[in-house]
Amino acid sequence: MKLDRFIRLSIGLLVLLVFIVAVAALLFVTESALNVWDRLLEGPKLLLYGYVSVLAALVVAAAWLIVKLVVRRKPRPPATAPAALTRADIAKRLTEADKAGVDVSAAQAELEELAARQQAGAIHLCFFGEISTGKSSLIKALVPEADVLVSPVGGSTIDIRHYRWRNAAGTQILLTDVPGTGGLQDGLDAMAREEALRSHVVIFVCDGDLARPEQQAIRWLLQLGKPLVLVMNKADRYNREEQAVLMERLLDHLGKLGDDSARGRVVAVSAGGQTEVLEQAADGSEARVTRTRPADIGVLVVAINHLLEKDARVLDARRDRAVFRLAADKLAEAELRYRQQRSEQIIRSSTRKAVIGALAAVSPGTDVLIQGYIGTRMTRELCRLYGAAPRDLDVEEFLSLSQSRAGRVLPLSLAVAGNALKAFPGIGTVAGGLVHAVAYGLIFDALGRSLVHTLAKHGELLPEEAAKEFEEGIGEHIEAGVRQVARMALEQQEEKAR
Ligand SMILES: Nc1nc2c(ncn2[C@@H]2O[C@H](COP(=O)(O)OP(=O)(O)OP(=O)(O)O)[C@@H](O)[C@H]2O)c(=O)[nH]1
Ligand SMILES: [Mg+2]
Repeated sequence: MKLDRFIRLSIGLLVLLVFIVAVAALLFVTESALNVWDRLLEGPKLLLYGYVSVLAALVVAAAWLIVKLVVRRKPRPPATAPAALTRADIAKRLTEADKAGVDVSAAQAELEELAARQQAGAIHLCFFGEISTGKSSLIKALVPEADVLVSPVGGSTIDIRHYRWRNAAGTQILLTDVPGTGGLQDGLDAMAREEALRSHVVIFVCDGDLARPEQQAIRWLLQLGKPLVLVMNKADRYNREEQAVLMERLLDHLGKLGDDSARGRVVAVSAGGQTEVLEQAADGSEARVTRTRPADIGVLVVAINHLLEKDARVLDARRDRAVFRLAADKLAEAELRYRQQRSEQIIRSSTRKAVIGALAAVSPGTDVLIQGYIGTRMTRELCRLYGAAPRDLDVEEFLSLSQSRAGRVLPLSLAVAGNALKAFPGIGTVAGGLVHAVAYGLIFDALGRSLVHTLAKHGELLPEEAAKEFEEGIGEHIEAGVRQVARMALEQQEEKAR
């Protein structure tokens, strides 16, 4: 009880003391401020204004520093929405990426191809669809003198070909034959999709009701603002009623997929072409004969002409936008590849430095320090690579959060390192210093890999998230990197011995 009273009394005295000091300080500050103010008023005006400006500048600087240090920046808004992408946007991104060392050739080639097409001025119609729906046959029906490969075996068209066609209005048109989608050969789907983006109009060819991949492809094209005609080929295989039902279904699909003015742009045709049949002669013998199926593509020509009546500038602008999107996607792929390669290099070089440092240590330390120079540098370099500009505080917070986790995982890392080193021939008894160096390197390697993972996901350094990722993935990363790091350490040791 006595003790309680004593504590209360002490607290009371302390409060009194603080109060006296605060009042004294306030009086002192007020007095000196008023003093200074009076002297400033008496002195020349220039001094007064100068003094006030310096004071204001100091206040602004202090506020800026506080905001920079304490306030967490909001995540950046997502990259430019597809529709807003312009020539200037993509050109700017290309120049920046090129300067950073990214291979921009594929994206650049798209822009050059676009420029060449703009110069030539023809309208491009791309015949697109699943394999064996009759795309090549339709082109052959429109341009009978063209040398188009048609085959009953799906996947016959394996490259992109353009065929010149002039409609009744005299418009210069290029019909593009592309590989069918859904075939077995790798890369052909992408080739067809890219060419569809480069065209003004897509002639989407099917030969019955739309399967799910066809619906997805149509939705994708419509979302990109691509004008399209949906052609149901091989209409000769259906009777009138069946055809009517199928056409209604196709119209229904288009409506659901986002095209509400589809009527007139869904047509049923027969490309015709040739077919082999077995024919029985009067004497009973059988022979294979080639029959020509009659072509019936008038409605397709009408639909195409109807679409081309639109202002050519609108078609051009839509095509250009789709190509900018394509170029942007190719650039994004190149950036991704570049970042993957570069981050590997950064992590490897930091890990090597960590290993060298550990090997050079007089006696192997018992603690792994990742907050030092190498850790900070690796974190900063990886952040820069992913376009993140973290504050010093964030880098420190990430490294210190990871530090405690690294300490916890050290025994595991040492065990893995020791085991791995035993597997290398000619090592004999594994020295403690070497094991420690490998364990140290492994932790750096894991730190870098998990950081890359979070940077790729969030586009910025979120210290807690990144440290959590490090903790969760560390076991896996240590196992994955052990051979490489062990080899690295051995090379370093050999070099040291030489
Ligand atoms: N019954 C019928 N068969 C057709 C018609 N049009 C094309 N075919 C046949 O369909 C098969 C495929 O024709 P292609 O023109 O090679 O088809 P494609 O879409 O270019 O095929 P890929 O290039 O492999 O994707 C051939 O056997 C054609 O004879 C048609 O109107 N009616
Ligand atoms: Mg073909």
